[in-house]
Amino acid sequence: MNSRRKFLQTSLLGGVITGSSDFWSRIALQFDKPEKDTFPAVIATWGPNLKANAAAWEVLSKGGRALDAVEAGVRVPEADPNDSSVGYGGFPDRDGNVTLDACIMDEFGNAGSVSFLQHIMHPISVARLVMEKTPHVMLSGEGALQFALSEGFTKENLLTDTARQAWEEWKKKSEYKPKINVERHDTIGMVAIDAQQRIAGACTTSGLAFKMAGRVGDSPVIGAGMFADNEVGGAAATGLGELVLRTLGSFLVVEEMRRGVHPQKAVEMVVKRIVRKYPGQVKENQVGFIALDKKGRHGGFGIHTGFNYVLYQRGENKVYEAGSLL
Ligand code: SD4
Repeated sequence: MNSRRKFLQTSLLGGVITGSSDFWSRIALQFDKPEKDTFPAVIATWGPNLKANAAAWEVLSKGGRALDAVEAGVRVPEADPNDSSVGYGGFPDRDGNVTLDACIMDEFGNAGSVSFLQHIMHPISVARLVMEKTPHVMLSGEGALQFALSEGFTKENLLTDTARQAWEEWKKKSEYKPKINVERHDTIGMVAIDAQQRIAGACTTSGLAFKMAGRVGDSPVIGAGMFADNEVGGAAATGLGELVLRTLGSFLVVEEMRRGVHPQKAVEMVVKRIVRKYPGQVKENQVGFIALDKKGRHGGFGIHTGFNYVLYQRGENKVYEAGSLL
C-alpha cells in the first residue's frame, strides 16, 4: 500500500474504514494491473486533434510526465488560427470579444483553471501556473489576465479576420441561440497516462460562439469539462457546456470507472443520464465524453452521431468514431 493511501486510511478516514481495512487497496489493485502495452497513451476529443495528440506523444514517448504531455498537446489547437473553438481564431462572444476557458489536473489531484480570460493565446499554461504558483484553483476574467501578465504572458489580439467575419455575419440576425451544431465543434479535452502510469488531463476552449458576455461553460470547471484521478483515470467533455455543468459529467465518468466500470461503459452511462434528465434539450445539442483509465483502456460516446476522438497508443495515432445514443 503506498504511503498516501496509508495516510488516508489511518488519519483521515481511519475510524470509518478500519473495519474494511483493505477497501483502498482493493480499489488500487483493480487498476494497478495494466493490460499489455496500454501505456503511455493519450486521448483527445475530436478527429482534427491528431496533431495535438502527436505533440503530447512527443513528451510521453520520451518518458515525460503526463502533465507536460497534456499541456503541450492542447497548446497546438490553442495556437491554430483555423480552429474556431479554441484559443487564437476562436469565435468571439456576441460583443466580439474572444473569451477563453481552460483547466488542468496533475497526478496528485492538483488542479488549476482560468475562465473568461481574454487576450492570452495559451490559457492552459496560465491554468497550470494557477495550479502551481497560487493557493487557488480558479482565476477568472481581469484577475486571470493580470496574473498571466505578471507571469510573463503577452497580450495578443486573438480575433482573426475569419472569426470577425463570422461574427459580422451572425450580427446581421443577432439570433441568440446558443445551440451547438451537433456534428462539429472542437473544444479539446485530453487525458494522458505516462510510462510511469501517472494520469493528467487538460481542457481548453473559446466556448460557445457568440455567447453572452461573461458566459462560462463547463470546460474550466473541474469535474465538469475534465476530471482526472491518478488512482482511476480521467475523462473530458465537449459539447453544450450547460448540460455538462448540471451533471458534473467528467467527474461522474471517473466515478463510474472507480466502481470498476469500463471507460466505454462509463461514458455511455453518463450520456444516458444527461439524455434521461434533460430530454427537451438534447435534440439539437451535442455532448460527448472521452475517458482513459489507469489500465490504459479507453472509451468515447456522444448524444448524437458525428462525435469522434483520437487515441495515441502503442505508437499509433488513430481517429475513433464514438458511438452515440440518438
Ligand atoms: C462550452 N463545452 O463552452 C464548451 C463548448 C464546446 O466545442 O465543447 N465546444 O460549452
